[in-house]
Amino acid sequence: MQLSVRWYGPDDGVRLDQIRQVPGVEHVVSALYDVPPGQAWPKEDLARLKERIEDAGLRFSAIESIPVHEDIKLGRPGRERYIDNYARSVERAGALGIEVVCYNFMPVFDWTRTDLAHRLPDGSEALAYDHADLSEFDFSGGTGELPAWASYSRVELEELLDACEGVGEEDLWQNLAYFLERVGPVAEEAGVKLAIHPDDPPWPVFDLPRIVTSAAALERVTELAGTPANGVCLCTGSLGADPDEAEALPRAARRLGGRVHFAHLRNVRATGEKRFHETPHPSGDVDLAAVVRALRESGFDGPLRPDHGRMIWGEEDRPNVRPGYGLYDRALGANYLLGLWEREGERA
Ligand SMILES: [Mn+2]
Repeated sequence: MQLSVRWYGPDDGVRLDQIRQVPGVEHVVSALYDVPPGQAWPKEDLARLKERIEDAGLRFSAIESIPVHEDIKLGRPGRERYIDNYARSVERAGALGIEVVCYNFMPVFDWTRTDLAHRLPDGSEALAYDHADLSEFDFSGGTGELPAWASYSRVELEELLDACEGVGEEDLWQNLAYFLERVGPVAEEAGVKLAIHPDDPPWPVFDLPRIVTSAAALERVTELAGTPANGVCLCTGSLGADPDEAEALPRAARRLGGRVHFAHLRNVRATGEKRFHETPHPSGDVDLAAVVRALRESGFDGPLRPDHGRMIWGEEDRPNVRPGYGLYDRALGANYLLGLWEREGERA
């Protein structure tokens, strides 16, 4: 496996030279975070990003993510052009030797939390979610208040929500199949493995449907498009927010086998119905040791990264550090995962 850390590019308060000092981490996951969804990624910009990572003594293991334009997710007429652009971006990734492209298929809203600084008993801050608090969000200023890839203005949001009227789960499945049937073969040809990220949290938010909400759904995705390039990102924290899914994750990792193209290993603790907070990697509802064992046994050799970390040791004051993406707790998580990986290798 390729132990990786996510890096948000030159504006990230966590620097590449710091990431390089994390024992065992030789790879970075990144993206062109300033390209609007739907555009083809400029080849030169992607090449420059790769060069920057390599100049720091690291390797670019996965793009996370190339966002899927809403017209593709909602099956609107504009999708053809955006799918073509997506395919161009995938080709360019492949041409540069970047082997994994991650994406998600959540309509309108990206990952959602209701508290970005939930205080844990040890004094650290973690991301938390309580479904009951969603009603407190006020969209008079658009989605700016929510953590997401693309923030939409109030006008854009209203237009998008109108477009969502009548789009149900099966429509989303059809639109995902349509997308993968076109982009899957391009990815295969380009030597790129696609990795769909499960929805986070794995249930509908703001009354919009979500479909990639379980291990069974991830399996269903792999049955689309008929190419082995079509695979998944096993994000244990996203699925693990549902206690049934947390329990099923090691089995799911085994069943998905070679279709796991990317692994996000982090932990969560459910504290009620649709209510959870994130935890340090070594504790929580997900048995990460069992997941690592399953990944090793199915021959996983792709990028694997710690996921959201808590803010610890005063890092909440570090400028330009995104919630969940500080250095310290993710470095601890990386080393926990490395230790599990080594231990499970000795057992085998
Ligand atoms: Mn994830």
